[in-house]
Amino acid sequence: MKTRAAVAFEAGKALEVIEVDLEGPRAGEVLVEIMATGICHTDAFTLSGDDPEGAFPAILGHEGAGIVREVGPGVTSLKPGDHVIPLYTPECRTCNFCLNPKTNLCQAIRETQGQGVMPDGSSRFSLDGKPLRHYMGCSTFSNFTVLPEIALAKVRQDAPFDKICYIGCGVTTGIGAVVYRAKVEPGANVVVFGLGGIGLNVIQGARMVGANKIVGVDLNPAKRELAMKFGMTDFINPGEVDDVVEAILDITGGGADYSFECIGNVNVMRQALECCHKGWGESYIIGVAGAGQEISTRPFQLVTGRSWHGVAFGGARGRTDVPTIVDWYMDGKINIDDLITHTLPLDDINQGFDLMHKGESIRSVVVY
Ligand code: NAD
Ligand code: DAO
Ligand code: ZN
Repeated sequence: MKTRAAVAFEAGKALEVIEVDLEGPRAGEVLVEIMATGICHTDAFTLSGDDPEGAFPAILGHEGAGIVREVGPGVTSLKPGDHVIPLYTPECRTCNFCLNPKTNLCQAIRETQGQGVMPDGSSRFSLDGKPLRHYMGCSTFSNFTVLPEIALAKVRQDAPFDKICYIGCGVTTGIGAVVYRAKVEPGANVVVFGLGGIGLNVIQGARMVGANKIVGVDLNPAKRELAMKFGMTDFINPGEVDDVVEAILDITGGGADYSFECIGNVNVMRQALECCHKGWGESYIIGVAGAGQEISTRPFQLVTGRSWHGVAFGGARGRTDVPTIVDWYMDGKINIDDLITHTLPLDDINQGFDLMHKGESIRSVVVY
């Protein structure tokens, strides 16, 4: 079949919206009509050429929602008409990672997904007979796409696509880090570095579980108002204090029980560790640093009881947890609407990237 898609032909170049060829689903695969997709920093990171796994030409996009249109042989858990959210972190439920309760990093299709192909090693997308690469196993910048069955979460049918697409990455990454990975308990003091599309979701996750202090740290004072609406109790602008770590120790009465780095800055990652409470404070890295960058601290920080962790996709097991997060949205327990600042047609997708680079959007969503 033919489908319209925004194709990344080369690193550093704008996407081109064109018609491409899409082969139907093979065994274990599903054809999905994408109804809406968010534009995330990771798409921009790959498009910039800085992503070591980035390969071109490719169809980017990993934060979508849509409708199953056809299933390949052997698919049992989905049928045409089901509403789904694509999962860049799949959940096969049988690999040794899925069977270990300590991780959500299913490895069933990791290698081929990283290469931009389907699990059988081939691409379903092509242009003029030449293959185009898939991206993060999702390629939601195409109106129709093919995914493995294990990379689709089935969700309720009354949830709006243009909002729940954000659960495919940003919402789950932020809220999940609090709920599934760190398991923040009521009354804990939480510090969030970076109040963008991820950090604001960490804040609302912390509020949802009943955290005490929720301290937000951002260089941009304009982030304060929205973060307060999402549950932030205290704001620190690093440009206005002598020492960010000292300021956090003062506000929290000794340090964070949990801190989250949502920027991707290795110097801030150090602050996020060192603002943790002596004896028990836990710091979680969410931000993705540039290729080759390294973190450092004095080992005595760890000897004295602080600990350093990282988390991908909020520690969520997508097929199991994503439908629950959709319920939280539909039940009014979490706010997605105020984070979606711009809605665009596919033809204007490059404007969404511009808004992100200028810091003018939290999330732009393309509606097909
Ligand atoms: P964003 O640009 O929307 O937000 C970053 C915020 O950090 C901005 O508000 C900015 O003003 C602030 N900031 C920048 N430098 C700062 C500094 N030195 N001190 C304080 N504040 C500073 O980005 P986002 O969409 O929220 O994504 C954040 C990070 O999370 C990115 O690195 C992204 O790649 C990563 N990410 C990780 C996962 C995961 O699973 N681990 C998933 C999605 C995104
Ligand atoms: O190695 O098992 C693996 C897969 C790791 C993928 C983690 C991706 C999380 C960070 C990238 C940001 C996603 C939008
Ligand atoms: Zn698995």
